[in-house]
Order: sequence, then structure tokens, then C-alpha cells
Amino acid sequence: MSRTALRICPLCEATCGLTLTIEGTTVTGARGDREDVFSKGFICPKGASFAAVDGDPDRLRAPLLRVDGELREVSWQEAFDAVAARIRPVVERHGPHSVGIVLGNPNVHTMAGALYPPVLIAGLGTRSLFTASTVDQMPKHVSSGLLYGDANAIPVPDLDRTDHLLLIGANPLESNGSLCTAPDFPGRLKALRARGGTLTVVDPRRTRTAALADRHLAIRPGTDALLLAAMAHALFEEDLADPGELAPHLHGLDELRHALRDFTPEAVAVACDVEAPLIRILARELAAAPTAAVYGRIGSCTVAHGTLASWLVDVLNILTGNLDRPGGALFPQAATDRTPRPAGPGRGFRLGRWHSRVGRHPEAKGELPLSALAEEIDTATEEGEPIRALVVVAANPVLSAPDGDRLDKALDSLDFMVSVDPYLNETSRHADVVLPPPPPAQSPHHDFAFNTLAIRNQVRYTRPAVPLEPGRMAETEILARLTLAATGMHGADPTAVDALVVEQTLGKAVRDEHSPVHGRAPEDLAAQLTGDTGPERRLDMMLRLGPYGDGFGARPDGLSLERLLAHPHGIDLGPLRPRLPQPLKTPSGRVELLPAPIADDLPRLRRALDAPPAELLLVGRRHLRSNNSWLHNIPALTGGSNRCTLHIHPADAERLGVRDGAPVRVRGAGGEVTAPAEVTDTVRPGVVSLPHGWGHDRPGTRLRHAATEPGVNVNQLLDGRALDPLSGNAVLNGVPVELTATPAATGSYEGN
Ligand SMILES: Nc1nc2c(c(=O)[nH]1)N[C@H]1C(S)=C(S)[C@@H](COP(=O)(O)OP(=O)(O)OC[C@H]3O[C@@H](n4cnc5c(=O)[nH]c(N)nc54)[C@H](O)[C@@H]3O)O[C@H]1N2
Ligand SMILES: Nc1nc2c(c(=O)[nH]1)N[C@H]1C(S)=C(S)[C@@H](COP(=O)(O)OP(=O)(O)OC[C@H]3O[C@@H](n4cnc5c(=O)[nH]c(N)nc54)[C@H](O)[C@@H]3O)O[C@H]1N2
Ligand code: SF4
Ligand SMILES: [Mo]
Repeated sequence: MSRTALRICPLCEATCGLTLTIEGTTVTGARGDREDVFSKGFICPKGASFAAVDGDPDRLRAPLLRVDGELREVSWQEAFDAVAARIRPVVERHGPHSVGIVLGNPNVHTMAGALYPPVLIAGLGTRSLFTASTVDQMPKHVSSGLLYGDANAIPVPDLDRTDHLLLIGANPLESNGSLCTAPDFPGRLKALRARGGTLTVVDPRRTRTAALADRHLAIRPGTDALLLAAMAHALFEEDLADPGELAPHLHGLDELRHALRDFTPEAVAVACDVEAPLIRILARELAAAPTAAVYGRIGSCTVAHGTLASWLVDVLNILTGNLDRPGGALFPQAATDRTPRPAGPGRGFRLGRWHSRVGRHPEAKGELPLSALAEEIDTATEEGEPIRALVVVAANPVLSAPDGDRLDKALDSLDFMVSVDPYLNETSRHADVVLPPPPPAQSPHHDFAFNTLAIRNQVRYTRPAVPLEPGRMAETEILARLTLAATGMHGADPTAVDALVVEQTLGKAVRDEHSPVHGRAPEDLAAQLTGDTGPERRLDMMLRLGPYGDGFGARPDGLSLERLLAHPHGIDLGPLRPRLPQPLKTPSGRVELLPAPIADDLPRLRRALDAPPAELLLVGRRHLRSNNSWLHNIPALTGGSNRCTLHIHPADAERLGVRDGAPVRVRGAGGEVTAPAEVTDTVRPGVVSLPHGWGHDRPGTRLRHAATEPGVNVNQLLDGRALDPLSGNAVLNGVPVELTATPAATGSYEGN
């Protein structure tokens, strides 16, 4: 007999509600949940393939332990015993920083990833923390930290109400959006145009998003900061800079104007390959629109001036009065946010509180650059111990970070490595212990992170759609047990981790005079928590303490887990609302328009004006049916146009003797790969594009379908040295490369 169950999709940031069809305990289909308060039935091909993703026969079913060089299935007990026995001696002998932690992208798509890594990091006391953020959005965190005093205060474009969207280096028609959670992003862009609004897309490729736009600027990769600086300059010069109601909350407007004086449209035009009059038009359009939002993503972050570009995105929103107003870019307020404290000065945001040992990279948000992981393992210095043990949760840095070959070797040299991963892949194959989480249908879901980035305030929670298979362990319990094993409390009840967090959080809340539970007894509050599991009780606690919460009875109409469970399709909490100055945590209590680290980095941007452009620059791309490195094993999501080919413009192909379909050798600072050419005028001249997440041809993995069409690892072209200095973010776009048409131009694909 078949039944249905609701499950929020974990496969991208859009967080669509799905209705799963279930036969017995097997998911057999998925469709969009039309009653979902946020996604209203939208689904994409990935969500529609949920059953195949969930039921992939290559998913690991039991923990693996390396015995005599080989990974063998063992019991959970044996696996955690090994973790405890092997990590603790490393900590005791070499100190906490010799244990590294790597957190990958899916952690923001699981409850386990939101709730337990912070406890693990604090418990270990290690500074060797690396996450996918430094190959992604760290520049935006740094920019927000400096502007607003809070690295997580990221304004999102008000897609449904804006009159004008300037979209930079993002391709939501393939990615479905990022740092802007919006189910049916494509439909919302079409609606923007249908209501008379305008869409401008800045991208070196004519993407499907660009094809939808009123205007597409095929900018030279890596030069967006120059373009945006020139637009800001034009606003000042033409007296169009008018922050309006924001003015009392701003600090440094005159200094900003002065700092941008050299970046005239005429000065940047050659570097950006965008004509100066057009830059002025863009600035005027932005200022003239009744409301407008500037929004930048991967193409504006993973570049040499990523932090400056991210900062300038917000600067333009501020100068045109669009920050924090409907139709502009606003700060969401999620249900599990802390109760907002009254506006006032805060502690601010600091960079570089410590540095990486080898490359001396400053920490950002407590993290070191993922690009530096290999050297932190394979290079000894007098500074301190190299990393000798590694905890990897939901990450595949061998493919997603620069120079996978070096990282491959470095991982092999570790004393101990544990991976929490459903697959034996390019990274987890190096682990001594692999702890496989259950498939998503067996896991609960709540979007702690993405609700803070959503274009509408709303809250949804789905319980596991099917029970845990025998022999499976919930990922929340895996991470709780891993935390205990790694921090010297091996064998303790895993619910102790939740109890500890609850005790600390409630203890703090009752001491906080602005909390709805001020002065109450933490034990009484803890006793009121509902939920079947530790993670559910923690969700209940966060909801009840949060901005919409019931305050444990103080606001009887407020949110709680119980209330949420009574609304299986979610609860809409309304459109984004202006919130300033409350979110500001700068010491001045105002928006710091020209923070010192930004001002200090501007000379580097000025020098970029005179740098001769490389002949060929590499950029990435995403495909609608992809998800970084880990969906190439699903037959329904591969094939067709979802291939690892090198996009090259016809003029470049002709000049370099490259034929469509023929293998081309691409060389970069970190190595070379050979991929078939796809001659297309969707890339601008002087730019080639390879997607990331491919290169499934290493031995010792268990990704049978992915191995049939492995593709090549684009990140092998990088050596890890090119970083945005403020954020430590890898430069993944705008990378100089050289091409050689291989002589065997047979038209067939031979890989490397
Ligand atoms: N050249 C280039 N490189 C890039 C990018 C680019 O645009 N260009 N993009 C970058 C970006 S934005 C990101 S976010 C990173 C992503 O980089 P990563 O986070 O390293 O890579 P993913 O491919 O998302 O791999 C996630 C891992 O998690 C596992 N996994 C899947 N589901 C679960 C789960 O529920 N629980 C657990 N524990 N594990 C799970 C998968 O098997 C896989 O091993 O890649 C970056 N790399
Ligand atoms: N289908 C699919 N969806 C995904 C993912 C996936 O792998 N596949 N990954 C998820 C993740 S982890 C993330 S972070 C998001 C990313 O979401 P997006 O940022 O929307 O993703 P991309 O498709 O990489 O879009 C980046 C665009 O920037 C362009 N670009 C490259 N260099 C430059 C430059 O210098 N300047 C400008 N202006 N543009 C440039 C590229 O051509 C590309 O079209 O997507 C998420 N969603
Ligand atoms: S758009 Fe994203 S969240 Fe929605 S169904 Fe597709 S993959 Fe899932
Ligand atoms: Mo990402």
C-alpha cells in the first residue's frame, strides 16, 4: 500500500516542500507540495529525483573501519571505539589544533550539521577549522561582519517586490538561488519582468538567467569589484547617492566617496570590458528605480576581489536607499534566530584573531581557508604541529577545493581520519573510519541556515518520512557520539550533548534581561520542552526563545514545536520587514561604510586597473541537475547537457585550433586536465568554462555510475595560492589558463 509523507528538499538552498510517495519503507516518487506555505508546489528535476537520490544502491549501509589497509564493515560500537582510541592520543600528544575539522556543504542541509559541529569544535578547542564557506561565500560574511558587525547579517534581495534587480555572477535558473532562499527563483524572475520590473545580469557567460534579462553584460571575469566601484563613483559624481531614511544609521559616507575617487567609469572600462557610458546608465537605472536590489553570488565571491565586490553590492544598495526597505535588500528574521536585543552598539567583527600556521592566512569567522588544508597537513613549521587527525563531515575537498592531487597525498599521510559521509568517494576513501548517515527520507529536516536567508519569513519542519532502517543511526546521533568520542567522553549517552546545550542556552536566556524568560528557572523551562528526540527538543527550545516564540508561556500565541507540528506545510511569518538599526552590532551602532580592512584593500583593487588581462580566463558553471560533487552517481541526474566539457567561444576555438568535441588540454598553476571542447558563443571571447565536482576516476571509491563518465577535476588547475586576502576565499573564477588542442582530434572523449 502506498502512502505519502512531506519532506523538505535538502538538495539546494530553495528548500522546496516535497510530497513523497512511499511504498512500505521505500520512497518511490516525489512531487511538489502545493500546500507548502513557501514553495507552493514548485519542484525541479533534482527534487523530482528524490527517490533515486534516497535509494542509491551505492550509499553505504554500515560503518567502515580500516583494518590492514582495507575498509571493512563493522558495528557502530567498533567504529566509535576506533574514533575515540585514535583521536584522543593525537590531541593529548600534539594539542587540539593538530585535529582538523572539515565541514562541507550538506551540513547546511541537515539538522545534524546545524546542531552538532559547533559543540564538536568547542569541545575539541581546535583552531584548525575548514569549511566549504572559503570556497564559496566567506567574502560576503566578511563584508557583512565589517559593515554591520555581524558576519551572518546578510541582506537578501526582495525578489517578489523589487522593481529592478541587478544580478551579479549568479545563475539561479541552474542553481535555484544561493544566499537568497527562494523556491521557484526562475518563476519569481519572470514575475518581476511581467510586473514591469527590469532584470540586469552581469556574467561572462550568456546563461539561461542572462537570457531572461532585459540587459546582459558579459563582463571580463574577476572585474566586478571595479564595475561596482565605478557605479558607486558615478552615483556620487552625478549626485544620485541618496541613502534616504538610512542616513542616520550610516557612518563614513564622505570617506567612502573619497575612497572611490579613482574608480571612474572611464578608468575601469578597459579592465572590465564594459563601456563607460553603459556603467553610468547602470548606475542611473539603479538610482531611478522606485525600488532596486543588487545581488551578487558565486561569480562575485570566488574571485580575487571577492570581499570588495561583496561589500560594493551592499554599498550600492545603501547609496540608493534600497537597503532595509521593501523592494530592496532586507535582513530576514528567522524563527530560530535569537530574540532580537534592542538596538545599540555591539562588539563588532574582527578578522585575523589567529593565523594559519604555514601560509599565515588570517582566520575569518573562526575558519582557515580550505585552500590551505593540504599545506596545514603536509608542511612542518616551527610555528606548531601540523594537522595529524582529521574529522570530515559531509565534505569532498579532494574535488571541491584547489589541488586535489596534493590533498589526496596529504590525507594519506594523516595518523587518523574519520568521514561522516554516505558515500565512499574521492575524499572518504582516505578515511580510517567512515560513518554513513541514513538517506534523507529517514532524517528530520529544518532549515536553520536558509531561513535566515529566505525572501519570506516562514518556518517549516518535517519529521523523518520513513523510520530508520535496522542497523542505521540518525546523523544527529552519529555526530553526537562522534563529538563525545573525540572530546574524551566516549561512551556517554549521546543525549548528554543535547542536554548540555539546552542547559547552557536556557541558563544564558534566563540571565538576559531582554529575553522573554528572564528570571525564570532553567530547569522548569527544560522540563517544558517537547519533542521525541534531543534535536527536536533543541528545535523546540530555539523556536520558543526566538522572535516569534511562545517564550515558554510568556506569549501564548507564539511558536513552539507543538504548534509547528500542527502545521505540516509550514507557517508563513510574512514578508521581510525593515529592521535597522536593530541588527547592527558594530561598536558605533551604525553601518560602517568604509571599514579599515576594506579601505586597506582598495589599493590592490586600484592596481588591478593597470594589470594586463590574461589571454584566457577560466570560469565555472553549474547544471540544473547537478549538486557540487555528489549527484553524479544518480543516472537520472546525469547525461544530456550535464557533462564535463570545456565551453569555448568560436573565435577562441578557431584561433587555437580547437574543434568541437575534440579533447583540449587545459593548463593552470596547479596542474592540467584534458576535457572535450564544446564550442559555444554562450561564453564570451577570452573565457572558457568547466564545471566543478567532476573527476570520479580515482581508485578505491564506490560510485559506480559516476565512474562511467568521470569527467575531470577543474580544481586541479588551481594550486591553492590564489585567495581573496581578506576572507581567505579561494579564487575559483577568473583563473588564467592555457589551452592546447590535442593532436588526436578524434571527436571522442578520452578523459585525462
Ligand atoms: N571550481 C569550483 N569549485 C567549487 C565551486 C565552484 O563553483 N567552482 N563551488 C564551491 C562551493 S559553492 C561549494 S559549497 C563547495 C562544495 O564542496 P563540498 O562541501 O566539499 O562538496 P560536496 O560536493 O557538496 O560534497 C558533499 C559531501 O557530503 C556528502 N553528503 C551528501 N549528503 C550528506 C548528508 O546528508 N550527510 C553527510 N554527512 N554527508 C552528505 C557527499 O557524499 C559528499 O561527500 O564546492 C566548491 N568548489
Ligand atoms: N544545480 C545546482 N544547483 C546548485 C549547486 C550545484 O552544484 N548545482 N550548488 C549549490 C551551491 S553550493 C551554491 S554556492 C549555489 C551557487 O549559486 P550561483 O552563484 O547562482 O551558481 P553558479 O551557477 O555557479 O553561478 C555563478 C555564475 O557566475 C558566473 N561568473 C564566473 N565568474 C564571474 C565573474 O568574474 N563575474 C561575474 N559577474 N560572473 C562570473 C558564472 O559564469 C556563473 O554563471 O548553487 C547551489 N545550487
Ligand atoms: S529547487 Fe532545490 S530545493 Fe527545490 S526541488 Fe529543486 S533541488 Fe530541491
Ligand atoms: Mo556553495
